[in-house]
Amino acid sequence: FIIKEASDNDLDMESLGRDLNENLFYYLGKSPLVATLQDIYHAFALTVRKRLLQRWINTSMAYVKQKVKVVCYFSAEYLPGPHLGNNLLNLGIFPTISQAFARVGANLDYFLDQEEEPGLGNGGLGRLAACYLDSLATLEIPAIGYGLRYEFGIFDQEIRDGWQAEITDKWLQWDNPWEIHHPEIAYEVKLGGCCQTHPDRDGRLVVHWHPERVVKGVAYDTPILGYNVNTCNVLRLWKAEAIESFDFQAFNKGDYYDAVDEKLVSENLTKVLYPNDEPFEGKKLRLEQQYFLCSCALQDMIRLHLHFAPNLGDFHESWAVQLNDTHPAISVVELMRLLVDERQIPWDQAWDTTRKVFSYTNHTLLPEALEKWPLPLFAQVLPRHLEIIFEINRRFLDSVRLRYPGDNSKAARLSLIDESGDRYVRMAHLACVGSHAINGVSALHTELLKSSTLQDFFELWPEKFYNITNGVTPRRFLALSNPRLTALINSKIGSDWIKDLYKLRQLEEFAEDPDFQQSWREVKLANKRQLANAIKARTGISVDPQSMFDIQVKRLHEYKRQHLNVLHIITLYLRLKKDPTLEITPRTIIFGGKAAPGYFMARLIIKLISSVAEVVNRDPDVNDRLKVVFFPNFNVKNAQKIYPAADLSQQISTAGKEASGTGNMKFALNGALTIGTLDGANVEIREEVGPENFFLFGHTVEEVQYIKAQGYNPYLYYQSNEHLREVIDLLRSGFFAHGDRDLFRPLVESLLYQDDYLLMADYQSYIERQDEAGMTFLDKKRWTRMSILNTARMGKFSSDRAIQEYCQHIWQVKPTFIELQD
Ligand code: 26M
Repeated sequence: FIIKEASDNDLDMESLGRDLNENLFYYLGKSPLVATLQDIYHAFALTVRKRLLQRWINTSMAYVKQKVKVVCYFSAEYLPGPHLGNNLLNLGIFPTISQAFARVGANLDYFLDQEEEPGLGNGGLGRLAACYLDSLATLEIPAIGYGLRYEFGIFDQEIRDGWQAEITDKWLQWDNPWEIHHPEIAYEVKLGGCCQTHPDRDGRLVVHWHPERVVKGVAYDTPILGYNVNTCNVLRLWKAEAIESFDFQAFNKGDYYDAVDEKLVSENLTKVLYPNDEPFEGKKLRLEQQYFLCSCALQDMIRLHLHFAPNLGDFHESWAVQLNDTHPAISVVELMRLLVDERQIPWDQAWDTTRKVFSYTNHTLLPEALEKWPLPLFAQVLPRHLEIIFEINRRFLDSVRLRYPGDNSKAARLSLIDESGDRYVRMAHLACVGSHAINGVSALHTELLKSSTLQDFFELWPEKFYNITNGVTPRRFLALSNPRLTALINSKIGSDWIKDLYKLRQLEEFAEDPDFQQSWREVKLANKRQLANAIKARTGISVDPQSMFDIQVKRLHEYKRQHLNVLHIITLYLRLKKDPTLEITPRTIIFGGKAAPGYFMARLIIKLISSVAEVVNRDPDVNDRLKVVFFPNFNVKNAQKIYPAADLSQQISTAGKEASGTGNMKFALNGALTIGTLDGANVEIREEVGPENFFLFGHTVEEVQYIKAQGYNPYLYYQSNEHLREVIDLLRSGFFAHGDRDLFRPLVESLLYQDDYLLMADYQSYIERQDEAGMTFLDKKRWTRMSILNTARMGKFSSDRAIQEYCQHIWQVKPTFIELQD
């Protein structure tokens, strides 16, 4: 039979137009006369998907023929953002399509806007996974992203009376044109029950796991095309379904309702994404989700492997698995089980393979965020895996005792089981022991991992530790989201930077060029106008595009200190109240971000922002020189409107708490200046752009440690700093709460008497640097120069650089060129 392959002319306007009409007619059953925006979006998406599928078939056939090593990214979360625009960009047809729409009087943006994004993640970690898939394809690296197809992704956020309300994310309700359902690619996953050991025919002991239930994982594939290449990889997401036999069993007993019930219980597994990131919460269903992902993915890899190889002896030469945090760490044990129990491979050989296959990325230092499962819960869900963990641990601790004779506390600290009180399985320890490489996500984070969180492992295996500073894709976060800046940059240095971000350095020579500066400012202003319109439409608030857009968008967390930003707003407000004629730099302070539904303080901070906004925005004394906006429902789609419009990027976490941050990179790439602490990747951003182009404030990690060791007393800062005292007193008085002194009491008390995140200690230096940023903004030439230099020096923060480092140091994989065949 004949496979229809991709060819150069599948991107003609003629062929695209023909397919679009056909899809509208034959897939959606609509004539162009009655088609809605949604219909046309859908027909167009199918048209584009066809081009991707052709490239993907070419790609997968080349991988098979050349027996390449494949990277498997294991992640419980992905935040890819809308696909259509990105695929048009990567196919190289965005401009022609946009013009074609314009010629018939239509605006492509309206159609792109129809797409509902897959919100299959919480924040940074899920978005990083998506950036890495983009870079893997662009760098022509054979790769599969494995994840979960949650029916309901991260909730949509609405703000009601200043509070966050959560709305179910029904992203699949209008059908998803980007995925291919593969009912034939399905695996059974066992859960619960008990294990029995008995001898086989040759007298060898074999373990039999009698599960309490079995669910089926079905594959849904989304093609991931690289930029300007023919490589098309895949994101394979698993959906849980009931296995057929359950239907039959119940049906035979005539128990129809039980059969349906069984179906519902099974499908529950991938029903919803847990919307909390940190701290860790040990929910049974979450553990089942994690295991389900790992088991499906590993069974899939083994099936693919045995399709082309006689046995699993060289498995590690064909596959590299990256664990995106510990969420998929149970796969270390699952691979051991599949090799030892199901394929009778000797333990030592299986263990050798396992360690060569896996590597582990840590994304957090917060001790309360580290995953640890209570032993009884673990035993209930994964009885066989617990036995295997005990055996891994027994062997591991034997080697530890040989290395550190007599040091029992060392062994207790390294153990996979926390036995200091109630017993827990420590997933980070499992990931370290089961991997050949462990990496942090910024230079500072990696150093802190080595000296604190994973110190004992670093002493044991220093050679396993790497730093790979995060990166972001310049395709989505500049070329796609900021077309004006892209056009301006291209007019000076061409477009090679899209694939080699270090090329942006060529912009340095125009940093002081008055015409270029003028154009640079015009681009920013146009982007700010666009955001101002969106703000007006979504919140009703009018903001002045000439004012400084000072933005903090990220998940709400006390360590990220959105409330420190609020203390600054109240400081400015008090200054204006005292002297309404005061000359200040007009500012629009914009917030965005979701709070975990059960995180009381984070929700209260949203209410605080809204309440301060309400007072400030309508106070005639302020006279529009200060505006505060909470932009609802921060997600990838909204992010693409927000980063290009920023003047100032707020990256103000307590030093030592933010592993890397990636929003910091997206802002700077779009020419925003940063006000930030020496935390996460801020440190490296400042190094790259130059300290003179970065507004630094706050205590360092060492100072934070020292202050805490001395017995930190936040109240002393309240007593000794008059301005801070006025801010706190105003907040306490109920001024922002219609006189209610109780509403923000938990926040105020936490600041005065607890202040784990040192807001009080960092307040003064934050205010001083904000003042400096405000003054600098008035010097248009200086600010523009700094802005250009920020963009020009962001080369390091491309996810392409990060992926190249993973390829070279951790995965040992090389590109595979994919030809386009006629
Ligand atoms: C865990 C258990 C149960 C339910 C949810 C979770 C969970 C989900 C997401 C825990 C953590 C999650 O994400 C953490 C995260 O996003 N970390 C961020 O990772 C980024 C990419 O490396 C870094 O840039 C950020 O600094 C880091 O906070």
